[in-house]
Amino acid sequence: MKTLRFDHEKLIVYQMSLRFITCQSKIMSRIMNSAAHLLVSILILIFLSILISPASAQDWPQWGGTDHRNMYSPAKGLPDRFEPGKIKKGSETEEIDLATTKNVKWVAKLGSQAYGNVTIADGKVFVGTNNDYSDKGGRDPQHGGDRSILLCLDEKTGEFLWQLVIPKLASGKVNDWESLGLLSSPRIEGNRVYIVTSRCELMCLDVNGLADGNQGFQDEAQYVAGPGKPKAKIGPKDADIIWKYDMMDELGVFPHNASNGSPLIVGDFVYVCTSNGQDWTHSNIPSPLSPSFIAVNKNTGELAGEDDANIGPRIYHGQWGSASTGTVNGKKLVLFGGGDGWLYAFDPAPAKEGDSAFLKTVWKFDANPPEYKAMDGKPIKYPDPKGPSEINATPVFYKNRVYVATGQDPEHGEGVGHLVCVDATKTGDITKTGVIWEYKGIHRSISTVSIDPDTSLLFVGDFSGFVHCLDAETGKVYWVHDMKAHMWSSTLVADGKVYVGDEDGDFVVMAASKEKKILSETNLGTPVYSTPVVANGVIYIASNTHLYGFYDAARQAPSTDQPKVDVNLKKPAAPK
Ligand SMILES: [Ca+2]
Ligand SMILES: [Ca+2]
Repeated sequence: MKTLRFDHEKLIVYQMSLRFITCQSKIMSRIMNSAAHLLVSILILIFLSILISPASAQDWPQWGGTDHRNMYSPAKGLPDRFEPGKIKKGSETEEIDLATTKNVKWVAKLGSQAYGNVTIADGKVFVGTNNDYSDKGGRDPQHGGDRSILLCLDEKTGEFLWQLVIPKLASGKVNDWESLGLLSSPRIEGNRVYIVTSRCELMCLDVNGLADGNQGFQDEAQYVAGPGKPKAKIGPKDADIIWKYDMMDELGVFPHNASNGSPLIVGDFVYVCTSNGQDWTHSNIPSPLSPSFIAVNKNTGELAGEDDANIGPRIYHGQWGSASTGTVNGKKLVLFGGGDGWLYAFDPAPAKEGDSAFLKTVWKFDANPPEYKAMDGKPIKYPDPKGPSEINATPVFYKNRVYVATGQDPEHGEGVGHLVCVDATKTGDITKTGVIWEYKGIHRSISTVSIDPDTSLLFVGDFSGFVHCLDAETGKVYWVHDMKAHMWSSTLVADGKVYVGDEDGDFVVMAASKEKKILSETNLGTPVYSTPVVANGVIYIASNTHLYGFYDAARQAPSTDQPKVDVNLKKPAAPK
């Protein structure tokens, strides 16, 4: 049985069912009396009401929910207030007492830091964190100390299913900063999940872990222990690696402090940022010729192509972004914000040139306005607060336009930012010709925008702690709200509400309207660095220490508990 996942899938199933039912009904009507016909009609209505119910299953299988990465969900019936509850007295794993909560489905303990954004598909929840599970260390006593962790949990209960343990790089914090944990937001597709590890590897895993046997790559016992260490004992609670592509070894890239990025899948390829950046001197780029963005065959883990943009020499600091994709004039574009502050649109099909294959630049756009780069004829040096920035946020594709803001590593503090709306239909260097509107009222931001298609309102946070509401069509500003704390996370817009968290641990629900209205505010106790998402009627938000599943408890049950529809409908018999 397959869970209905996307609207278009639902539509196809709906149309198929309708055809099937219509056909069946014709045959039946010939042989059945009117009373039986009425019964059939009622059954059809019930069947269709399940299919078209707004609460039917909707997963969130990747960063941004879809390839467009718009932080929006069409989900309805979402709550506007929560009580995250209190930790049980004496609980070594900081277990939350559910009796003290309101509108909470379940809470799972993470490590002590969690920046990784949660994804959900086919009954499983994936989230990145570190190994500080309890006072005694990680979930597995074999693995003590600092590790990065990918957790796989059960969507219904939050129960722990399996984990990937990622040892720290021997080179230390210059490439793999202490305690950050796994940053990458997992991309789930079918029975595979793709991540960028803190060891700068693109990795493909089996969603079922080792519980259903070991497929693909076989030496998990060595991987989780670390190179040169005695092998670990592995079992059904461990990850099953299918393949891994080591970007430091294969491409010579140098990740600055951390590796990150949520994989994007288009066809047979998975696209990621290589995390290439500066070294500890902040003036030297050790691998200027290495690619910043690559395509890898999702089935084999082989390199399929690299960007042709030669971003390396111009990297301001580091690169940790995720890409999006959209179709313009019938042609796919892969959109990537570079460490040089430029927004790139690449052709996703790798083009062979000799022994190499390249992702060709279709257009590029300098997201730093001239006044951020020079003042009175003198260049403004990075990372001056009035100066230029890179792009860390994910470009959002919406109606042939791309929306993205500039920003910097939070370590660099606050500064000026630039939110742009760019015409994705042009080609070449579109810095002068591609701007539809721009907004300099935003500060440095690592947040991705949310656009509500019902109202065309755009919401975006910035690192200085402001949430901005603008018209996505025109760039007109409706309101700005001060969260009074740094914001790393992005907004989520769904069901007429905007959900957002901040570094103080505040979790705020606002009306997604032209007039500013705060619906509720609560505090999760530790900083919120991740973005709220919604899957199957449940809002997931990770604080540094806990993953919360919020839902409207007043509704009888969340949609995951509702009957699911078998989409493997039998084909109607050919008419005789
Ligand atoms: Ca397996
Ligand atoms: Ca394996």
